[in-house]
Amino acid sequence: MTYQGLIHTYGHFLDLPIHSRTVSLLEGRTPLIRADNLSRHLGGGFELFIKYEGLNPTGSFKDRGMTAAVSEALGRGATTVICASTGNTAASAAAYAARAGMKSIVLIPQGKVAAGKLAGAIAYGAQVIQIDGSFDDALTMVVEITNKHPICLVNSINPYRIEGQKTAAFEIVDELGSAPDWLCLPVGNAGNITSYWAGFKQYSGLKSALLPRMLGVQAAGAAPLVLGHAVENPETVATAIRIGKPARGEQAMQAAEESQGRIIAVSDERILEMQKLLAKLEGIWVEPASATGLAGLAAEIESGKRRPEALEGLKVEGQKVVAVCTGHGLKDSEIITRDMQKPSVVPPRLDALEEVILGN
Ligand code: AN7
Repeated sequence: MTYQGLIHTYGHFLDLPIHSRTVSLLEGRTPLIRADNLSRHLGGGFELFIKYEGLNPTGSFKDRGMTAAVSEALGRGATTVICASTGNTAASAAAYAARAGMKSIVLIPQGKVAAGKLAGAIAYGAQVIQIDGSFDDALTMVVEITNKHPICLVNSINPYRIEGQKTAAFEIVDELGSAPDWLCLPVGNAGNITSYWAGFKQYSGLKSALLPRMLGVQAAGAAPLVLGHAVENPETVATAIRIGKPARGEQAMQAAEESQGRIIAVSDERILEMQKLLAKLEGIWVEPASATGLAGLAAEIESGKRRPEALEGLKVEGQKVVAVCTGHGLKDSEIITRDMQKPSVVPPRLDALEEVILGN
């Protein structure tokens, strides 16, 4: 049978009101790719899989939650959706609203959204408003305006976003036949880690043997959950997770604690290094934020080797690890092109080409 999207596939596991009217772009069913080259590079001895969420219709995992949130909004007669966004939520909200025949308004932090995301939001017809402030300021504003006006909030504060995003956990369990030992993923506003944990718990029927340990990873310059307090001026090259006051921070901490996992931070340098490594070793190009989970995994494995006697660090030998890569590299191509060497220019002659390739 042809694939009909997440609500069709997993709707019976999702707590969506009966008034919902499905709006789908056939999101989900993203590949779980074995990454043996990268696993070997990290020391080997464990199975590593990439859940490649950048292959969703608008290029990020946000489409999973958005199909649910917009379906609910449409079904109850809402005509306008709004969100604050570091970019991916904006593009996703705009696309699903377009498909539903609704208006979308997106608030983004000025100058801090990757070009591919902004272009998406505009292409899908959103009203794009830049805020002279941070994502956190924008989120406060959309909460305020939706309390006052009949506009539907589609940030992950909206419970249907979480319902939809649980499906990623279902897909992983369906494909592996069980949960992995570890799930590592980036953490920004903390909706995704909340969703995965809820999804794994629900799907495993609360059998602890089937639950993964969660490794949530923040960027060091935007790591409120590691520091234990809000960050007023978050800064990171991974603009998607440039968030100082995560809306679902408490739930993220709870997911880490309940799963006997942890939330850690990694430097921008490590994030960019992992982004390149993943592309070069596996042919998987993700945006910087999406390499953050893997960068955290690498850092933990290293520290486990450095101090094997200590409890810190991660011992992955013989284990199954899934890394969630949340968004596509094409969203933020500037990160790569800004400091690349320009490709060499050659006259249209065979001898010139030979000289460049063979060096003679
Ligand atoms: C690629 O689009 O917050 O911890 O406004 O785009 O669930 O917030 C994006 C977040 C990870 C973090 N990876 O997920 C937004 C936004 C990518 C992202 C995250 C985001 P959450």
